[in-house]
Amino acid sequence: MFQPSEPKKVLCIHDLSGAGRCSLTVILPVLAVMGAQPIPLPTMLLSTHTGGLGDPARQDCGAFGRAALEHYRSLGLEPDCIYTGYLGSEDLVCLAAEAFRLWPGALKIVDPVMADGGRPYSGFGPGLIQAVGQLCRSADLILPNLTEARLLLGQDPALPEGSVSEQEALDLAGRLTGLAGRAVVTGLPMGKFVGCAGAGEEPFVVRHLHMDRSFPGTGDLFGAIVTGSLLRGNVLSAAADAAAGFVAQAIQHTPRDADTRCGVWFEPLLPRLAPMREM
Ligand code: PXL
Repeated sequence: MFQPSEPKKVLCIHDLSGAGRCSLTVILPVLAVMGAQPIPLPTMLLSTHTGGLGDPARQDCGAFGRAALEHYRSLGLEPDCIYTGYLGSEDLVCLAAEAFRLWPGALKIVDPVMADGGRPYSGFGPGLIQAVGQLCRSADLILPNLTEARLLLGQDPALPEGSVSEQEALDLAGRLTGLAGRAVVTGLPMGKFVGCAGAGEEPFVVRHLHMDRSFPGTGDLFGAIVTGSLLRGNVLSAAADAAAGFVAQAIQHTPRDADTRCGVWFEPLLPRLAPMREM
């Protein structure tokens, strides 16, 4: 008889933005359909993301987060993985570091959400950027985009995003493993393609046709699929390939006239991420 194994528990330390399809609203359904059990720890409640939908209503959840960590510790809950994303203050970076300290055996994945398109997100000054960099040093895997990778390596994030060769992509990912064990850099412009490069085990580059539209939340979609795929036992290159492929499909399935600020229409495609197995 097929004996189901207990779904892997993923403590997801990200913001909860109501509208706009990013962070937990993307991550929770993706991890669940991939067969993991997401345990959301919202760092902040926002009415929308901060990427062009006006001035969102927000509520910091730092105090809640500390109480929740203490509760989970007292219950003896053991996450298999801790996956962090948008941490909008130094205090929230400390919250994520505290979770790493409480569960040293968990797979620690940090998406250093802080910048894109050559510029830091609103509210991300030098102190917070440095704190996120410190958190990356205690991660097993980091998932920066090109702008974040440059910030982490102390480079000017506003350098032109000219086309990156395969060797440059691999070098960039390789340099990031000076910070964390493994790294995947996303959103690399590679001629007609957009690529991601990984290092820390077998180095790899994954390429997909460049889409001429960009959306908020695609980094979260990518990170959640990489996390779900690794927890299913895949190697990092396969996880990144699956994630990049799904993001490309989600962009293709989003109508041309859709408001890009509202993210990609990934929901109808979720069944494609489900494991192929009889229940
Ligand atoms: O997807 C990245 C992200 C996550 N959370 C918030 C954001 C953004 C990007 O703009 O604003 C609140």
